[in-house]
Amino acid sequence: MRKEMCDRIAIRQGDITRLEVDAIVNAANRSLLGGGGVDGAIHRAAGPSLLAECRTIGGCPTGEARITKGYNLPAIYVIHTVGPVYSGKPKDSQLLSACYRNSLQLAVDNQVASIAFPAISCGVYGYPIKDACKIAVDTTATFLEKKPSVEKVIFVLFSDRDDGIYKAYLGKIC
Ligand code: AR6
Repeated sequence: MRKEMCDRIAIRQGDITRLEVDAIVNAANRSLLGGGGVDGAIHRAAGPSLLAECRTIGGCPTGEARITKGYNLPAIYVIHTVGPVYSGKPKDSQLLSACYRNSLQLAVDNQVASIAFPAISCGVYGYPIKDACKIAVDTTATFLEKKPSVEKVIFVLFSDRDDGIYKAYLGKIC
């Protein structure tokens, strides 16, 4: 991968709700009405106004994305995307890639220069982290090549193990 692209991608271990970026991405479900995992953490940190705005959206199909304000979060926006429930079929990777692409496109449309992603689908939805990491990083790098307005993409991993997997993959391609 080109050095300029590598410099625009960062990997961090931690809690995505604490990040001071223009937008954080939520691994939501199709209702957009909250849940467990990172979705629950984002709603708790943003406060009830986030759920109120989500109610006006009317859900989101798998692979697509929707944007709301960040309310009490340090982030200005939350981009909600719905990852696939892992089934082992080729459609999984297409849908997961679409989550990253559609979230990044919403970032471009809303002048978001810095955006943080969790490991979409890698919790309750059961996507194997190594496969998901490759899709996340490759899809993002391809997108960034074409769109200079997104200056920084941060992948935020909750566990040390997942953080190590992402860092090893980025180290291999950069
Ligand atoms: N910051 C960063 N990453 C986190 C955080 C956090 N605060 N909390 C959890 N993770 P999951 P999914 C990681 O299950 O698999 C919800 O109920 C976690 O370790 O949150 O896409 C929704 O409503 C894992 O690696 O999302 C849906 O129903 C990653 O975030 C369903 O879960 C994603 O795990 C979506 O499942």
